[in-house]
Amino acid sequence: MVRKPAQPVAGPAGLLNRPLPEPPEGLRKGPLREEAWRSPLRSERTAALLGMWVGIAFAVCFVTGLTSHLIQNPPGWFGWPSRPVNLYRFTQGLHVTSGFAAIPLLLAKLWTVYPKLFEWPPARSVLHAIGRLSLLVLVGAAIFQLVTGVLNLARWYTPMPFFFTTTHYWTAWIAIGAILVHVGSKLAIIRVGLSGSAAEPVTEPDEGAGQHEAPAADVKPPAGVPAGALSRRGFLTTVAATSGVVALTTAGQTVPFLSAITVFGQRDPDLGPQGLPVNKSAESAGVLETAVDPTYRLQLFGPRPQQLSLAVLLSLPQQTVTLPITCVEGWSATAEWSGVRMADLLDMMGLSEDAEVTVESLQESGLYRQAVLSPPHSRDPLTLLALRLNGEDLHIDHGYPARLIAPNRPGVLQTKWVSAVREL
Ligand SMILES: Nc1nc2c(c(=O)[nH]1)N[C@H]1C(S)=C(S)[C@@H](COP(=O)(O)O)O[C@H]1N2
Ligand SMILES: [Mo]
Repeated sequence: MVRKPAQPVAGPAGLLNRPLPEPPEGLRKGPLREEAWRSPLRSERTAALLGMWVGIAFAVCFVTGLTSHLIQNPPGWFGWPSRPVNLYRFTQGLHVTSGFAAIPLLLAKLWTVYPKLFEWPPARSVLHAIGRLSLLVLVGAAIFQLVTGVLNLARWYTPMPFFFTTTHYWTAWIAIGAILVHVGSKLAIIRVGLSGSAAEPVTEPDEGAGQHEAPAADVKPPAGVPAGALSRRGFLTTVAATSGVVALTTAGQTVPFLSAITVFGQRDPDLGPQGLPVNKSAESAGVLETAVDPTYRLQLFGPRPQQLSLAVLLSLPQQTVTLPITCVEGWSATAEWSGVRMADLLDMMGLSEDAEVTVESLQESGLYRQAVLSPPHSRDPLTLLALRLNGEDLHIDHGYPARLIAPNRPGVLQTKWVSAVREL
């Protein structure tokens, strides 16, 4: 093994770089043995390629997740358009699909590099030890993001004794930061690994023994590797194909022509009352009685406050629009909605074009019982207070007597069982 000669450097950097004493050779047993890890699949090139794929999947996941976060918590500088109507469907579908596709990629990448856990000596210098510990953050945050994302899609919150949304958001920053640091610190190895010229063994002093690039192993396995063993190309193809299949069978929850092969998507977009999935039922929202109460009135709070019965709402000019419901969980389904244009209601309330309102629900508690509605969505002619869905009165689970439906907007902001619209 090639070892960097200890460079006498002055100052704190020199201290951090100073070689630590060698641990006793007698400890070098089991997985710590020099010859313990021999698979030629664990090459720098495999690690670099898989790393690049995982990196791309995580980058897509990060950007689309950040987009979704900004739409739901918009800072002053951020604006989200109301068109194209399917844009959020695309970005959020991509978020969940790239996250699922990253799972086999990350597993393969971890399999390729985990012998480094048994690197010898465990720490050559303080700096080396810090570098190794930082990988814990990287691997921990990456696994955490994928696991919590899957749990959220499965709506299984028992293993998550924290608020998923906030934790998933902040861990995303940790993960993406750790990825950038990792790529930065490994740039030289990555470059060699990706350059194809890596058929020559890459003897990088940072790497432990036994994980060097195998000779171009695709045709002739090196000594000690059984004939017929998986080649590097075979391994990478298998991983890529697995990831592709996972992506396709996840995307089916939002891409109509793939819906027949939905496996990992959390909702079949065609299943549910009136042909549309339901996340929060009327029962779980506690509105089974209030939603069908004949004394229901929509309350409008603004310069010209008023109360409208369902009969009055139905007597106002009705519009019909075709729009998707797009859950943050990645499923999405298009439906035909009819009802009163939100812009008409805001006009009736005497509100200006740039006014913001909250849309409130009969549901008494819960995070999504109300949502802010601002331009351009509030004034988009496609934004309705919907009363009917696919030609019928709204099913109670879809928000009877009235629900918000707006173009290019996350499902969590499409308030059901609307009781009031209030000037902000
Ligand atoms: N009042 C209320 N409205 C709500 C919710 C809720 O929990 N409470 N959930 C939202 C979520 S997360 C989604 S995805 C959509 C789903 O609408 P659907 O059940 O009609 O498909 O409703 C939204 N509207
Ligand atoms: Mo949702």
